[in-house]
Amino acid sequence: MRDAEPSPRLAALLREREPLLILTGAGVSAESGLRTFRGPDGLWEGKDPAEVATPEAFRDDPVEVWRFYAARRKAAAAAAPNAAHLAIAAMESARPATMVVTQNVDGLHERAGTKQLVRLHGSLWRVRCVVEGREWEDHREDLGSLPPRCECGSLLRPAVVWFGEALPHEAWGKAAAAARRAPLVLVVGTSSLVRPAADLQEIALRAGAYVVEVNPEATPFSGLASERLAGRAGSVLPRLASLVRGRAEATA
Ligand code: BJW
Repeated sequence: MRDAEPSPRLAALLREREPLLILTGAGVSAESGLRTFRGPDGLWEGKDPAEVATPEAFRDDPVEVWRFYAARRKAAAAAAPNAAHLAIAAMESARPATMVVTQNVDGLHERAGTKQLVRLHGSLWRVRCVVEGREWEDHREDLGSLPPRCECGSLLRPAVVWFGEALPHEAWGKAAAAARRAPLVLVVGTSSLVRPAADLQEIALRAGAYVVEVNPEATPFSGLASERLAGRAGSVLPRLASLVRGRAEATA
């Protein structure tokens, strides 16, 4: 597939307008070898997401749910940030007011060097005690016998957001505020099916932003986007970063 070229209007906005807001989903990590959620090759392989990513599934079979997350941790640990993650970090370096809001839990934006990161759906690398509610970082490669337990004896769960659960309050507040004020928003590698994350691009549009979708496939948001770049994040984002850097170099 030949990736779409950014329009002259987008090139000008990338040079001139800030803060830039970048919303990312699983597609941004696809070129790192991590499977996206939906579709024939997706992580859920045609299964009802409610069988995997819900508090009810965890209550009914914590071992099975932990097997799924242990495999995801292993895959994410073995993966490296790709050209899209690196381009996003480069845009932030060139324009420090940039904010990245991700639905991903894999840690690849952090490893690429992104600093202003809001995680809407938690992290694979954090666990929470289901009784005490305490949450902490846990990067163990081997979780021991599943399910892992807190020192208080209760079950630990992955600190991610499952269907029917509220998003972290502070993360949502920051993301929604950024969507209301950013003049330019890039929506990269998300099917735009999951709410409230998918509401952010619509909040931005209503506030007058120019909202660009980067995705090889059409989504329910495609018809609303101000511009659509039909291509893979790993080739489109470096091109956009070079336009941002062009401006940073010109003003240095
Ligand atoms: C590429 C590419 C390449 C491939 N380059 N692109 C309104 C209407 C209807 C329903 C709801 C509603 N509001 C809320 C709901 C319910 C529900 C929901 O949205 N359901 C819909 C599915 C119908 N939402 C919730 O339940 C949310 N909570 C909530 O609303 O709480 C309310 C509440 C308030 C107060 C108190 C209590 C409750 C929570 C949603 C949590 C989602 N969690 C998951 C799992 C996280 C943990 C984990 O990772 O396991 O988040 S589900 C899963 O989907 C994961 C993802 O972050 C999320 C989004 O997926 P994403 O990133 O878009 O991936 P894909 O696979 O769908 O798409 C990949 C895209 O990449 C594709 O388009 C490809 O084409 C593209 N691509 N290669 C660029 N190289």
